[in-house]
Amino acid sequence: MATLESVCPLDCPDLCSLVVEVEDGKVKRVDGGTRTPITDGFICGKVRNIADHLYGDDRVRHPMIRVGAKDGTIEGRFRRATWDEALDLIGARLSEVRERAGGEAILPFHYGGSNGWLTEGALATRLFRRLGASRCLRTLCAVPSGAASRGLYGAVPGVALEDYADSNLIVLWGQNPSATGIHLVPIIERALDAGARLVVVDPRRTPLARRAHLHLAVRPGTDLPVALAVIRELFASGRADQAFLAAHSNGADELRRRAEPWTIGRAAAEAGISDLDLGRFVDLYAAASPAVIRAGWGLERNRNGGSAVAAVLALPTVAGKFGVRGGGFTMSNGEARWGVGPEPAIAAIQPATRAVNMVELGSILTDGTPKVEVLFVYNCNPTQTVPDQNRVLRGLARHDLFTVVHEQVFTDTCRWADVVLPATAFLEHRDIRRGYGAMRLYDAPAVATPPGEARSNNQLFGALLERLGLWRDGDPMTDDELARAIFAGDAGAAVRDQLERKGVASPPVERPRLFVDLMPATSDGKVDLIPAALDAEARHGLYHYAADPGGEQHPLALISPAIAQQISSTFGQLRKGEAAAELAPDDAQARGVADGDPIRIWNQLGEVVCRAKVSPHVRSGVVVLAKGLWRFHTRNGQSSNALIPPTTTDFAGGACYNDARVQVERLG
Ligand SMILES: Nc1nc2c(c(=O)[nH]1)N[C@H]1C(S)=C(S)[C@@H](COP(=O)(O)OP(=O)(O)OC[C@H]3O[C@@H](n4cnc5c(=O)[nH]c(N)nc54)[C@H](O)[C@@H]3O)O[C@H]1N2
Ligand SMILES: Nc1nc2c(c(=O)[nH]1)N[C@H]1C(S)=C(S)[C@@H](COP(=O)(O)OP(=O)(O)OC[C@H]3O[C@@H](n4cnc5c(=O)[nH]c(N)nc54)[C@H](O)[C@@H]3O)O[C@H]1N2
Ligand code: SF4
Ligand SMILES: [Mo]
Repeated sequence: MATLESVCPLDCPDLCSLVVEVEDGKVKRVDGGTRTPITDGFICGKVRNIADHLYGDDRVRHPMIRVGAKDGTIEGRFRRATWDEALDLIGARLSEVRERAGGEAILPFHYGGSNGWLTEGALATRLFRRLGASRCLRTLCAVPSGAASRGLYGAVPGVALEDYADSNLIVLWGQNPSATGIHLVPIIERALDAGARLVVVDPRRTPLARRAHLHLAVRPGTDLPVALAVIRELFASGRADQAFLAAHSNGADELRRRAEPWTIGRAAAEAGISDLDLGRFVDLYAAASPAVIRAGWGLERNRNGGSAVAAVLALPTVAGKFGVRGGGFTMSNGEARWGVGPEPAIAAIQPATRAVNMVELGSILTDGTPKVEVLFVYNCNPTQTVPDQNRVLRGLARHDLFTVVHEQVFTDTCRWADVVLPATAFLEHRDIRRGYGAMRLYDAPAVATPPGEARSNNQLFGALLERLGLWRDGDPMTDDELARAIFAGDAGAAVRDQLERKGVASPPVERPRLFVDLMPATSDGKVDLIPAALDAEARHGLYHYAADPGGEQHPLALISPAIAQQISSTFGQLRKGEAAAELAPDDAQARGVADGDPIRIWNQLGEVVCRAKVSPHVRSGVVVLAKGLWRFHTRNGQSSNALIPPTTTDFAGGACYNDARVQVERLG
């Protein structure tokens, strides 16, 4: 038995350091390490039980080639193949399609939220760039948030999660760390013990909302008017920090003008909350220091998402909350100014080929021109995570589409593949990953032997580069060579040096205080409250509010938040049992629905049949169905994405998961 150190690269802000016990190349036990301070020796159940994922029945162990009809069933549809045979088949198809139809008929489809710089990008990106394939715009998550925070502040990290212990007021805005980043919870608890106040803005009464001093249970998609009303009130009541605004921002007058229509009363009515509560929030926020806003990803996933994030992130500037430890905001801490990135490892220039928004996969597969003939899926499970599920499935069912899926476990997407290839998981391959909550960067080694014939992304795409003659002299190919390319240069050398000495790297400024340790990374070092590029890109201009898309036929807003036991759809195969959709008591009663009843949730795009759970923790007008469900979790095989339109956010092309509007009825 060997005890080894590694890291959890899953799509989670915490980037835990891990201690792994390994016997004969097999993972026996995993627990938290201490190299990431916030890990503090504990980790979530998902990763403590990672052996069930690595060695379970659903693990893909060998390449498989389709022999039967493309109908979404498994029995008798695949046969085992060798890697050579599978690679020959894929290589021949890629060459033939590229020659006959052009590179853009090939679509790589990958998200890679759980992957670092070796397993997302690197050789895969090099291969598809050299093939001249269509580009996949990675819009499933975080693009409006990233564009908004970079627009206002430039690429800077926010308040370190450790520093929340020093805050007097913590605002969780569209974030649920009890499920999605558990190491923030004890830090918030420490702050509460020391007398801090907690405000939660969330349509659901999340575990922390239950402990909050104030819970604003807003209707989904209404954060923009709420934040604008706070801004308006801060100005109107003389509580905006005029000196700070004058010294450190541009656009304050215009922001004030755009916020003007949103009185407390009007915004509260739109959001379905009380005027009094919204007024109390302004009072709490204006008075407290240090005050920190933890912006989550729940508020970006709607038609107003980009402007909503921008308005929320403008608050600490308007109220002058920077300059103290524990004051300001946190969106993503991935922008910690490492001075290194994956591009040098890719070593190929992106040609100006067709860009495909992931949200629009369904229409691209069914109607796109040029027609997609090869779909290559890796680091992604699109049948379960992409909007307009039924159209995606119609596209995948096309007999003239050749689909390759490189996967760890036999996901629902694999059911539609022509070739399924076995992929390694973290702990079985090396990866370089920087945190987007914890400000750390790791070179995480492989500590276990992959089961069966699983190969890493770089092994797969390296083999294809060679087979297709797209390999060039001097290309970095092995993980060592790719890492050397990433860490070439002075900033890289400093990071590599830390990794070699301590096994983990910290950014140049640790626990930065904006305006003290670093300034906004905008062109003039000021906060840009109306970034011109976003204002031009936003559908009706920045901070324009688009009203609720619901109506009489589909009056309820469906939201699909993250759950503790999965990461998006990852680990869903281990969660047996039927899903339940949560309804507010009044909505349930109006439809004669009791706890446990079978229900149908539907709109013009699809329907989900599952159990109902009547919950006092959901606000009225809202239905909650977890994100990332697998086909077997519902009675009819459809999940939340069957009800979600393939529309995009006001800017940056992000997904609008929370714009699904539905009706519900009791069955039987
Ligand atoms: N266990 C676990 N951890 C995860 C993940 C996971 O699936 N499981 N996913 C990872 C990924 S990919 C991401 S992006 C992050 C996401 O991390 P979070 O941002 O915490 O995740 P969500 O659950 O998407 O949304 C957060 C909250 O927003 C609320 N919400 C929904 N609509 C609105 C709205 O319009 N306004 C407001 N104010 N709130 C709204 C939801 O009720 C939810 O409680 O978590 C990461 N961590
Ligand atoms: N309805 C609804 N849908 C959503 C959301 C929502 O809020 N509501 N949220 C969205 C969010 S926040 C996100 S981030 C996306 C995530 O969407 P996806 O990127 O599809 O995420 P996962 O479901 O985790 O699927 C990732 C897959 O990649 C595989 N994988 C992991 N590592 C490797 C590797 O090294 N090589 C290969 N070949 N495969 C690997 C895993 O086994 C897993 O099946 O989902 C989005 N979908
Ligand atoms: S998923 Fe998050 S909490 Fe769990 S081990 Fe990984 S980084 Fe830590
Ligand atoms: Mo995400």
